[in-house]
Order: sequence, then C-alpha cells, then structure tokens
Amino acid sequence: MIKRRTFLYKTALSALGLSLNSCLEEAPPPSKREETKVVKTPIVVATWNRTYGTDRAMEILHQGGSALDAVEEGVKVVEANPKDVTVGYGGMPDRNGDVTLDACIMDHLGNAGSVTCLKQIKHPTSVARKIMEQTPHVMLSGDGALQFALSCGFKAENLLTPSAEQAWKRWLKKREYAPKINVEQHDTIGMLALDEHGNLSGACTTSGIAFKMPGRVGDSPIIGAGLFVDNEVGAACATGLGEMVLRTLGSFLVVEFMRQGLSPKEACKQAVERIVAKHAHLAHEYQVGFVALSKTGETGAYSVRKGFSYTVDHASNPEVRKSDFMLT
Ligand code: SD4
Repeated sequence: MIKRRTFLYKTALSALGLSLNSCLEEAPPPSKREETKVVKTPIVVATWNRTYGTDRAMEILHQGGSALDAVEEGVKVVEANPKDVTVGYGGMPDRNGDVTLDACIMDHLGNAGSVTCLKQIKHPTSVARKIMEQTPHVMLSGDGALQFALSCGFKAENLLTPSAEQAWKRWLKKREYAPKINVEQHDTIGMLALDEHGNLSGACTTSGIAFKMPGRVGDSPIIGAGLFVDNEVGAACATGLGEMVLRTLGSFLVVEFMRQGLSPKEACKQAVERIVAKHAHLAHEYQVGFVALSKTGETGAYSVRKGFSYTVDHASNPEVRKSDFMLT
C-alpha cells in the first residue's frame, strides 16, 4: 500500500511535471529521511504510575517492534481498563452523561493523527492512528470521527461503566462544576517510546475533565499541547488541566527547550515555569505535569504541584518516579 506521504509526494512531483526518476527522487522531503542511529536499549516513559501500560509497550519493543506500535499498544491497555476513570472505557462522562474521548498519536517522521470528542469507541488512539495513516487529515472530531471509526471497523459500545454513571448521578445533585484538577483527580496517559532503531513516537489519550461542558476539548489530542515528537530532538507529553497546557502549547515548548540544549527535566521545568508565570492568579488551583524523552534516551519530568509521578521503563525494568515540582 502506498503510504499517504509517499502518495502526496508523488502527486506533487507529477503536478510539477517531474517523475520519481528525476533528481528529486534522491532528495526526498526531510520527513522521509529515516534515522539510522541505533540505540542499545529501548525506553518507554509514561505519565503517572502506568507500569501495566509500559509493560505492554516494552514487550513490543523487545520483539523488535516500532516505537509507534509500542505506544499505541501500551495506551490501549489503559484505555480498556474500566477502573481507570480518566481514560477510555470507564472514563468519567461530561455533564450530559456522555463519555467523550480525546487522543492523539505522532510518529518519528512527524506524521500525526488526532480525535476529539469521540463517543462509543474504546480505543481513540487507534482511530487517531488510522486518521494519520489513511486520510489526508490530522484531526477528526465528534460525529465525523465516529463515522470514520465505524467505517474502519471499530465497534460502537457503551463506555459509561456503572460506577462512572453513579459518580455522574451524584454530581448531578449539586451540579457544581469546578474544573480544578488537583493531584488526586487526573490520570491522563501520555506515553513516549524510543525503539531499537533510535526512533521516537508518542501517544496521549484521555476522557478529559470529569463533568466537563459537552464539546469541551483539552490539551491531550492537540499536537504540540498534549504531545509533541521531533525525532531529531526528543518527545514530550502532558497531563493536568488542559486549558493551561493549551494556552502555552506545552509539549511543543518542552521539545523546543530540549532543542536549545536543555535536559528533558530542565526543559519540563522551564515549561512549567512558563505556565505558572502566565497563570499567576491561578497558581494554586491546578496541576500540570510534563514528561520528556530525548533522542539520546534521557528522561525527565516536572510538575506545577507536588504529587505527580511518572513511569520509566528502561530495558524491562519499570520504575515509578516522583516528579520534582515548582509549588507545594
Ligand atoms: C484534559 N489534560 O482534558 C486532560 C486532563 C487530564 O488526567 O490530564 N486528566 O485537560
């Protein structure tokens, strides 16, 4: 099957009256150039204590799988877990009682796919990957995303578990909407991987803030906010109150700081400091945490507040680490 980027490239060439036999064939677009650098040990990192997701991703990497397959399969385990109340099946609904999911994925060539406000589909990250690989678009939303998923063979199912429904009914009694994410309430998973070929990929998936306004989209499915991957530099992902990350394009910022030479941890710290500086009036009411992985396999994290943890799996040795933070 011709990959979309190859197809577009060929189409562009023929529009210019050029063929693949021309000199341009030897100089493909930068995003087509494969990295050849080999790392000895693959690495997976994820937001929060998610060893059961990183275990699966590491399994794929050890079988010689790509970072892209690893992050997709790793977050799928979390999406399918009904006990995880902020991701996929079992996620908390919006104010109408609908579970709506946001997710995105990005590969080492800079390709990206994303879904927002997707209902009834347990694995939004896999839908995002199909958008990336099989459509000319990056992002599909709401009904269009659902139609696309169904046409790809995804099964529509009820994602509202009995316990999430009970929580929603309890919430309905007071209808108090406090979009503060404190450290106990969030669990969005962002996962980054570096494979044995030295390629980076990432995924980010969430049901968003519990009892959000219908239609609300956070940072998680937005390329550059919830996730960003640049195979020359590194990758980063975010968790926490999405509005703060959206306003600062946090994950892109982290990667850009790494490009300037900062370590993953220092890059995350600088991005957190930017967020806090821009939201000084709200500094004690929200949490945001970043995780980053450099091209050379260095990892790091930093959060606005105490309580953020992240999982690092280096050579099948998963470890949950406490993140340093800015505010107590
Ligand atoms: C959002 N960043 O939708 C997500 C929330 C989150 O665990 O991280 N939840 O804003």
